[in-house]
Amino acid sequence: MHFIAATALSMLAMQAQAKTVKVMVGQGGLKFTPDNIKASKGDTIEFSFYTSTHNVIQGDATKACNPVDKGGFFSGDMKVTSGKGTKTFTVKVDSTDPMYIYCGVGQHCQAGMTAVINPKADGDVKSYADNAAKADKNVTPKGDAFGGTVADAKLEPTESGSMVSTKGVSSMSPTGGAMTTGSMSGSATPTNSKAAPSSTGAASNLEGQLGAAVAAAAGLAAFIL
Ligand SMILES: [Cu+2]
Repeated sequence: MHFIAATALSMLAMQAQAKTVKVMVGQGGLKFTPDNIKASKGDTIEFSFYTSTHNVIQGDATKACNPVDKGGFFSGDMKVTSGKGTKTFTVKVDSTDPMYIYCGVGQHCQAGMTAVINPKADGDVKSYADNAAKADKNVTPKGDAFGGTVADAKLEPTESGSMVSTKGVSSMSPTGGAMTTGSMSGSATPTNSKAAPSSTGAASNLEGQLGAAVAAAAGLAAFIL
């Protein structure tokens, strides 16, 4: 029992801090906004796409506009005819090592569509862009998206749920829609903060919140085990 409780608590501690970092791709020009992206281990980076066709590719640190040799991620091409696209691409951050990203469409990489996640120094963002400007090729992986999740932007739970509610409970799962609601349904946790504002939002009693959170975490643990 103690082991399960401790596991649930440590999972809770990890999840409670996780956040969604939003990055705009191609909003107002050939660029990522921001291009110096700070994310912690466990965070999710959510890319939104704007007019034109763009993609996001994890690039080789020393070969700008070329994908990493192994692993990495690729959003696939996102064609948007007007404004903000209806699809997002999300990537889970499981390390704080720098990740170099670019858009592989046309000459977008050379033109400034580069960014760095967790650069060792802020100057690395510009260095990578400078190298990209000189790259002789812009290389896009073949095939479909990999290394992340393409989703309908309107179904993102972060839009209506976890951003608004209490940190302890709702932010437990910034990304995983179906699994989250399933595993947490036994507790008093609201799946929609607007529909049930009182159960967590109004609770000023810390023990009550913690209890609910632990129950939710235990449910999650049970679900996984
Ligand atoms: Cu692009």
